[in-house]
Amino acid sequence: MPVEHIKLVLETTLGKSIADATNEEIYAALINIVQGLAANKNKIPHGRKLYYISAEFLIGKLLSNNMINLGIFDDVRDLLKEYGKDITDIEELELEPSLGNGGLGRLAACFLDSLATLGLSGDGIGLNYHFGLFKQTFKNNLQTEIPDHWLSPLGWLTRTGEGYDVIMAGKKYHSTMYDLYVTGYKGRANKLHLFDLDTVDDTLIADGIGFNKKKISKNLTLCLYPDDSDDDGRKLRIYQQYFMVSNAAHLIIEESLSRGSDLHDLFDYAVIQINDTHPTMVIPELIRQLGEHGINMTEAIDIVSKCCAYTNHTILAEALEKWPLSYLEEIVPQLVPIIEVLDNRIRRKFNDEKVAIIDSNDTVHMARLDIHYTYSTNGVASLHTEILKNSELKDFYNLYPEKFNNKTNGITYRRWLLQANPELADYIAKKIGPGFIRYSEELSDFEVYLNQEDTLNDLLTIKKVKKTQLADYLLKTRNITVDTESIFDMQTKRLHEYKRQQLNLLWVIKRYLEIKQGLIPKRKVTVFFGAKAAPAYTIAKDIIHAIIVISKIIDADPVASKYLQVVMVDNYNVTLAEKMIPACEFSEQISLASKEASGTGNMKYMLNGAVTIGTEDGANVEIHNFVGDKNIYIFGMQSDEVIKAYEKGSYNSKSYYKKDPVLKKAVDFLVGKEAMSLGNKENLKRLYDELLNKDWFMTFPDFSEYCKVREKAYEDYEDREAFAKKCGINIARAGFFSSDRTIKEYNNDIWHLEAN
Ligand code: 26V
Repeated sequence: MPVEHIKLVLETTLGKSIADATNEEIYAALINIVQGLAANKNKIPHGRKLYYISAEFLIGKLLSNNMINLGIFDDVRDLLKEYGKDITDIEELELEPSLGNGGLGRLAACFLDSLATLGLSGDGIGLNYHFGLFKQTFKNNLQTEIPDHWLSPLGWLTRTGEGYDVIMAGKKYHSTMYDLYVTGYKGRANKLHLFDLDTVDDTLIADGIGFNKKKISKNLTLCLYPDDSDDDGRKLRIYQQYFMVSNAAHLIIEESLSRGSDLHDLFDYAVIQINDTHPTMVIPELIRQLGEHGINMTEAIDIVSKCCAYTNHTILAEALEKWPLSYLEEIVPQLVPIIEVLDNRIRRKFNDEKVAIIDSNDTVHMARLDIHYTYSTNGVASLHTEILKNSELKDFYNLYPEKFNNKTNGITYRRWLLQANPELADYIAKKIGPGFIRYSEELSDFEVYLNQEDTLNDLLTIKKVKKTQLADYLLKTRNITVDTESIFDMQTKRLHEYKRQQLNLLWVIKRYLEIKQGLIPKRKVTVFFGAKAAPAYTIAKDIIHAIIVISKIIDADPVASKYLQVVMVDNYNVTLAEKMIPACEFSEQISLASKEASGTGNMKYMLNGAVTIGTEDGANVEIHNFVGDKNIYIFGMQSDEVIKAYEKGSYNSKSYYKKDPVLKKAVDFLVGKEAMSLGNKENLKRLYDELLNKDWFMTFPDFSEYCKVREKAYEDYEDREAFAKKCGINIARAGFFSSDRTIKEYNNDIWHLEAN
């Protein structure tokens, strides 16, 4: 759209000149313009349409992203500037929709972007949580959760006239569907459908993030992942999941009928991707609804199995969902006879308790239901898929080898490069042209420029610019001062013991103690953490506490603080990630090998020129293969060693603690005088005991090698040119990790959609 036209539309929408409009008015007008442009690109599909059902969509702020994708961002920014308006001030008005926890939800958002970019027809289906994932603040060095009410009248969601009746526990609930457009980069537009109930009452959330879990009509879509530490909480999750998939099934049937399906051929019109096990009930629900349309059970099972595909995102046993049959009998009795038929068929066919859907304790295993009754089961990185096939889901792989496939995750370049790091994106585009934005494999053309000293210097300059921007932002928003001459080392992700933020912290303590002994490092390091802990996850919260306490001890030390700083940023979310990742120099991806299914933060950091310090886990393995030994710092046990150690049950953390005096000192520091005088005895002691008596995620065996590679990484950093080259190689070889590539693979192997 030519800039004069944008100006005309903007002023017509505003009803006044840009100069006279408030930022709010401009924001509202821009939403309007984007929606208009997107509506024109929302075309009826040819052939099959994808429905991506997910409990999470971590879409982040949408204004800039949409304007970039629609090709109007630069013009709008420049136009506003002419009238003294700053696009970043307008972006600030947008509240981030935190409709997700972490990687799973962000992946769903990247996938929607890539689908639309590739011209594929694929809508997202989820829930319109009134409160996103809690906002995190720190009080008394502890995480506190505050409600995140993100919905505002000034937003992207449109209330549609659509809605369906959903019966739960014998009661009828009528849903309302809210839609927002998902724009593709120079591509089509699809939709994200978020279902809700009109009766939900936001005032139920009064004190903290707790609420009455029994009033389903008032609390159903109140928040993402209600606390499941009691029965009511677990039941509420079932209500949410059923509500999501029942609406999804209605929508899918309705749209397919309107496009000419007679439902016997539903698989020619619809393909459903089940994102982790949360949407699993779509299988029996769709069978049930097909029954209402006159299709018999045998045929319905066949149709549904040909429509649905399942993605597994974790091997952590505690995250594989299982529901007591009695809960389902209470909430969704209409599904129980169907699930029983599905289970009986499997029992008759295989006569093997290990693969049964309803086990002998009357527990329903959702992942098993998925694998039996979908035509595809995929993992999200090659190591993860291999582990699923060879250990975690081995019994199922033996039954259905043809169903198992890998789809290594990816990220959208539009948000994680163009939007987050326009300086780097523009620079690359100047060298190799803008093709890489859409065809990520072209990024490799950048590599030849890394032989030129100028390019290396320019990369260092861009990194410095991003570090300075982050420093300014942290000062402005959090009153945190960081030294941009220091090394920026970051670990940002959900807080979980398997991700091992505690290992990073033990390194910090070790370095602190060394400085105290007079071992002065060449350069200061700033270690950034960004992580939310699940509200009921005690040890994760203890780890946050320990990080904050150690950070304060270092800050208070006049010598140590010259060489070391720990910054625990509060409320890490997509918006903050966009500011932090481009400023990072070393990316910590240090999960215990075999535990991180893929990781996607690792890819975002790589694309922005950070060098990974990591274990051979998840997609790190593939990153390692692409960049080679020289451009990544790998350490730690291999996944097969870890798997064997678990099988044997032989791991004993105390023996490592006793053998390694450096490790012992660092661990002891957690309960030493300094830490205890500032921190809470209860939290620190619990963490100490956990590490010493259990250390389930084996931090101790990896500690000494971790310290070694980290020291080596910092030493190598001092050869600035050589370091810049490593950064450059990480960028140039990130092409594989575009979600466009991932989506192409899903489409070629699983979905078979036609582009239009
Ligand atoms: C588990 C739980 C446990 C209780 C609280 C609520 C909740 C919500 C979701 C889950 C499943 C977590 C699965 C997940 O997020 N997996 C991540 O998926 C990413 C995208 O594939 C992948 O990069 C990460 O490695 C994987 O941890």
